[in-house]
Amino acid sequence: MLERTFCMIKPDALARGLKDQILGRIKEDGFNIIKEKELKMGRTDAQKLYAVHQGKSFYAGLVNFITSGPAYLMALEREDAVLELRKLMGATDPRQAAPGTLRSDFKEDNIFNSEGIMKNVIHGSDSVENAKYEISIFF
Ligand code: IDP
Ligand code: MG
Repeated sequence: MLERTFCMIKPDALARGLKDQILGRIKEDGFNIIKEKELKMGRTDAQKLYAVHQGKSFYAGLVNFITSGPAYLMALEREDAVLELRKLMGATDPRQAAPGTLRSDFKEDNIFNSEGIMKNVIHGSDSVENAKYEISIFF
């Protein structure tokens, strides 16, 4: 089904100058960019985006990380967008991500930042419902 998902090129990837390469891979994979903007996220929006992780040990660090610098935010559209973006991204831990996925291909030697947060270059919604919610936060 034609579907939309929320995608974010995370601050670690923007700081490394990977935006255009990652955008190229997303477009090659058949996604259309419906909405896009670069944004240094405020803490309130970061807390909304990661509300599901509230209470976990890495929650505070995750909010610090995602607000630490500009990110590139998008609403993407294609057939089965949610699942297909998750496939293109690969596993959460870049060390477990399959070769050919973005999280594997752009993996750093040290995947953890100073607060122990996993740097994995990209975010994608994990369900159609969450995609709608996440798009509504930023667009
Ligand atoms: P996802 O990004 O693949 O959906 P989530 O479990 O939703 O993974 O976690 C959100 C983000 O939090 C991850 O992308 C990663 O940056 C970070 N993260 C997840 N689990 C851990 C952890 O165990 N330690 C440190 N950071 C983590
Ligand atoms: Mg998630």
